[in-house]
Amino acid sequence: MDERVKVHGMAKSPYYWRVAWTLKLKGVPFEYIEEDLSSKSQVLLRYNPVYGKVPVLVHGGKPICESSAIMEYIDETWSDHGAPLMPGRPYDRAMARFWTKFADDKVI
Ligand SMILES: N[C@@H](CCC(=O)N[C@@H](CS)C(=O)NCC(=O)O)C(=O)O
Repeated sequence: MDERVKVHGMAKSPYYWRVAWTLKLKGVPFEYIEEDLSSKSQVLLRYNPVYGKVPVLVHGGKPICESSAIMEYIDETWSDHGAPLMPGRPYDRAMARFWTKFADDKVI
């Protein structure tokens, strides 16, 4: 399996930075691919055919979309890289997801 991590993003996207900061926090090296959202690449549309949005993280050749899902994937995949991002208890994880969605809907 190709273990390299690639992120399709856009420098001004707060959703991209969410993912980039998570990878940096975990010490996971990645290749950054800047997307021109006014002329989306075929690769981006293939990786995210539902929304055609960034960020998309590619790991082992498989794409993952949606910044909050990507953050949880990173947290679980590199669980031995420092402190976990998500809390251990189900109730606390539910609360973390609630506030993440609040930030998506109301803040960003
Ligand atoms: N809910 C998505 C939002 C991603 C998003 O809105 N990305 C914007 C850039 S900030 C985008 O790709 N826009 C292109 C489009 O709407 O066609 C996430 O959390 O990843």
